[in-house]
Amino acid sequence: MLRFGLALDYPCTLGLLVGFQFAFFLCFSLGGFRNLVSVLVHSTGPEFDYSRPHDVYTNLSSLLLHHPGPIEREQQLRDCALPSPLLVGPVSVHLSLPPSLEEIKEKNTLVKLGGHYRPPDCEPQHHTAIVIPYRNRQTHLRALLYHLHPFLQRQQVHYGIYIVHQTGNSTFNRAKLLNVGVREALKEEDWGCIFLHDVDLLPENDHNTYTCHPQHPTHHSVAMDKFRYRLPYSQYFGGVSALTPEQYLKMNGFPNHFWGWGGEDDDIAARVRLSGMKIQCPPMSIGHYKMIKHKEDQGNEQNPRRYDLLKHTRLNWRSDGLSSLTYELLSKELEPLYTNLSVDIGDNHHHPSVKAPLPKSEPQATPIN
Ligand code: UD2
Ligand code: MN
Repeated sequence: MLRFGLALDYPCTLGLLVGFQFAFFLCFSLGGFRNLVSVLVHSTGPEFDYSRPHDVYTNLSSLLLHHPGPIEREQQLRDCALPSPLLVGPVSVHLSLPPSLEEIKEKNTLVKLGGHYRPPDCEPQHHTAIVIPYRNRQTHLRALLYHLHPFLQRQQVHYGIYIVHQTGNSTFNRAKLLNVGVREALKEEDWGCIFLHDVDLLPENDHNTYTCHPQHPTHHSVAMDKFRYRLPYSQYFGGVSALTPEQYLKMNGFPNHFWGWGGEDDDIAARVRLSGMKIQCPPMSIGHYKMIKHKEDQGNEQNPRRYDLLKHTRLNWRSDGLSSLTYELLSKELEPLYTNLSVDIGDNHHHPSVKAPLPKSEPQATPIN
């Protein structure tokens, strides 16, 4: 029965195949091979001319002229337009010899104490905290502040910049510092979006908006000069990423036990998946970043246990993270361009026993099944 059927079907199948092939070639020769490529590979997004970048302070002087009086402040401002009409696309990045903090302050007169900003002439639709893990990178910090303040102001978001400074000489722990930063930032304001930002990464295109996806965490630094503007591997989550407080709670924050360089970003990416979310990305043509070149820092040597630790994320993510975070906040300073949080996060063997109380607005992390 089967053989008979096959014999009968054969000319028919052949005809179909030839017909399909003909239609395929007709379609793609008319539409060009660009169509075919866009079907097969991930869309790279709109094209930008990175050879002619704008100055990062472009379009901001008009804001300075706008001084809302008390009556205007009382009245409801119109909503800020989305996307912001101030955007310019590629912006130039200055990596060496950044200006002094005083000079940066003079260029950013609308930034309030603690590094907070609100658009003066419209009601912002996004409220974003930038959390930066930090120790001993003064020059990088100045380069980032010089660049990021005007970059974010053009996007018309309400934002605040938090530096989480690991005090002492214990081994650096990026992910734990990020946990501290998220918790402290949420104590201060009801941020709708939190950016986890390396101090040495400068965004090159202001269409890369510092806002969150409503359901899923976003990885923003998808195209860095250090990786020749390609993603080093899929599921990569290092550099600059963003999530809402709800997404952060759902994955029980970040691991606290990755001391030294490496692995913590992969653990965070695994938590995203394990808690039922997916990493989102801006188009490759938009998520451009330059990284300031640097050597390995003292106290942040490669963590030889990182591969071993990563094997246990599946088991550990519910118990280690926001729910088990302990640290001691030593001081909080409202600097003109940022909020400085100096923290003792302990070291590989000793963990501060002070368990910081949760802010009122922050619910306890609930395990996700
Ligand atoms: C990669 C990732 C980074 C992180 C790291 C592994 C990129 C662009 N970034 O960065 O997100 O996953 O690998 O841990 O691929 N820091 C200090 N002082 C120190 C040490 C680190 O401030 O002494 C901070 C600083 O914000 C820095 C970040 O930690 O940008 C990451 O450390 P890195 O820049 O040394 O590591 P890198 O460039 O390999
Ligand atoms: Mn770096």
